[in-house]
Amino acid sequence: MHDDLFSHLTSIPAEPLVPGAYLLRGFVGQQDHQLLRELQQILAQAPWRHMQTPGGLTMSVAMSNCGKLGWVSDRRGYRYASADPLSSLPWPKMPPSFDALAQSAAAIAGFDKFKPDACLINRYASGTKLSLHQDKDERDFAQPIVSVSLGLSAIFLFGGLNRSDPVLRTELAHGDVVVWGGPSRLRYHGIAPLKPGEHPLTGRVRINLTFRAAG
Ligand code: MD3
Ligand code: FE
Repeated sequence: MHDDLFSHLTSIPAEPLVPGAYLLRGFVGQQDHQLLRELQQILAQAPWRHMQTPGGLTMSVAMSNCGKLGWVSDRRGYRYASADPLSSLPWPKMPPSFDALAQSAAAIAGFDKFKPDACLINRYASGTKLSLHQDKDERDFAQPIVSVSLGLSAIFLFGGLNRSDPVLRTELAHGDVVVWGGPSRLRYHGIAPLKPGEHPLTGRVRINLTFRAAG
C-alpha cells in the first residue's frame, strides 16, 4: 500500500516483511560513509561497552547510544537513561543526518510524525548473537522502531507475539533499513550468530542502529 504510494519518490520498493514491517533494501545508499564517520565521533565520546543483563550475564553485543536517551542494561534492569553510565555525561547528540535518515524511512512506511529521541548502536563481531526478545522499554508502542544495518550481513530472526511462535529468517545487508510499526512492533526478534567475514567499510563487524521514540 504505502510502497505503491511512495515508490515514485524513492524508486526503492518497500517490501512488507510481515504486516507493519517495511524493508527498504539499500535505503542508506551513498550516505554510508557519512554515517560511519559520524559514528566514529559518537564512539569517541561514548565508547563500545558490553552491558550486563539483570541476570548477571555479559551481553555479546557491544553497545553505545546517541540522542537524548540511551538504552542501558545492568543488574538493576533495562531502561532508558539520559546519561552514559560510564562517564555520567549526556549521551552524544543525535547527528542531523541520522535523524533525517530515520524520519524519511519512517515516512515511507506511513509514520510521518516519527521523532526519534534515542539511537541504540549495536556491534556484532564473529559469533555474536542477539537472543529472541521484544522491545518493550519504550513508552509508546504506536511509534515505530527504525533499524539501519551497516557492514557484514546478518541473519535476522523474527517470530510472532508469543515466544513459542514459529521463527522466520531473512538476511539484513549493508545499507538496509527496516521500519517496524503497527502489528510488527511487539514481535519477538533476534540475530543469529554472525558469520565471520570482512566488509570494506566496517572490517570484521556488523553495526546496527535502532532509532526509537523512547521517552
Ligand atoms: C522488530 N537489534 O536493538 S534490528 C535491538 O540487528 C535489536 O541489532 C537487532 O533487536 C540488531 O533491540 C535487530 C531489527 C529490529 C529492531 C527493533 C525491532 C527489529 C525489531 C523492534 C520491534 C520489532
Ligand atoms: Fe530488539
